Amino acid sequence: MSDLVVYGMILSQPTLSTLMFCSLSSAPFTFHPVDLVTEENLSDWYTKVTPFQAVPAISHNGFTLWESAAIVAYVADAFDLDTQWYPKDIKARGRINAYLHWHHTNTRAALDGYFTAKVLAPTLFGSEALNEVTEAPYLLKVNEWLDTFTWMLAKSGYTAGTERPSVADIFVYNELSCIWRIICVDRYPDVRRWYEEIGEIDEVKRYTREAAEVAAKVFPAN
Ligand SMILES: N[C@@H](CCC(=O)N[C@@H](CS)C(=O)NCC(=O)O)C(=O)O
Repeated sequence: MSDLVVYGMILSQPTLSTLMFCSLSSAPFTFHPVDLVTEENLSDWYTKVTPFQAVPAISHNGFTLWESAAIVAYVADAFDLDTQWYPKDIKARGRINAYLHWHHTNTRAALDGYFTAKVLAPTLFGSEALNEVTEAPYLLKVNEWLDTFTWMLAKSGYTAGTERPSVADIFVYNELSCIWRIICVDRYPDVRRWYEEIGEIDEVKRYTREAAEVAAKVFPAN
C-alpha cells in the first residue's frame, strides 16, 4: 500500500507538473491541497513537511521531500518506474535530467518571471500594472527563451530530444500555459505545434482544466 502524498496548489506550475507526472506514471498518490493565498504554506504543519515552505512537496511512508524535479526522480525510484515520461534508459534519462536542472533558472525564470510581473503581482499584491516600457525586458526574455526552445525542439520535436513526450515536456507546458494567451507565438510555429500536441494528453487536459477553473476565481479579470 503506497503512502505517497503530494502537497501543493493546483495553480502552482511545479505542483501541476508533479501531479501530472505521478498520474501519467500511474504512481498511486493522494493530493493534499496547500493554499498559498491564505499562506497555509507558512503554517507549522506544512513547515514540518518542507522547511522551505514552498509547493510542491511530498511525503512517502514518513519521508518528506521538496523540489519538483527531485520529487520526479524520487517517485521514479520509489515505484521503480520505466515509462516514456522518465525512462530508465540512461541516455534518455540523462537528457531529461539535464533539462530539469536547466528548467528553473531558464524556462521558469523567463516565463514565470513575466507571468508574475504581468498577472500575479498586480492582481494579488497590488503592484503597478506593467506598461510598454516596463514590460519590454520581460518580453525580451520570453522571446529569447522561445528562440532557445525552438532550437531544442528541432532535434526530435520534444524538449529533451526524446522520441516521445517526456516529463520535461510536462514541465515546460505548465510554465508556458500561464502566459500562452498573452504572448504572440506567430514566429514560433514549432512551439505552437508542440504546445497543441502536449495539451491533448488526457492528464494534461484534465489538470489544466481544473487549474483554469480555480484561476478564473482567483484572477477574474484575466
Ligand atoms: N524550484 C521549486 C519551485 C517551487 C515554487 O516556486 N513554488 C511556489 C509556487 S509556484 C511557492 O510555493 N511559492 C511560495 C513561497 O515560496 O513562499 C520547485 O520546482 O518545486
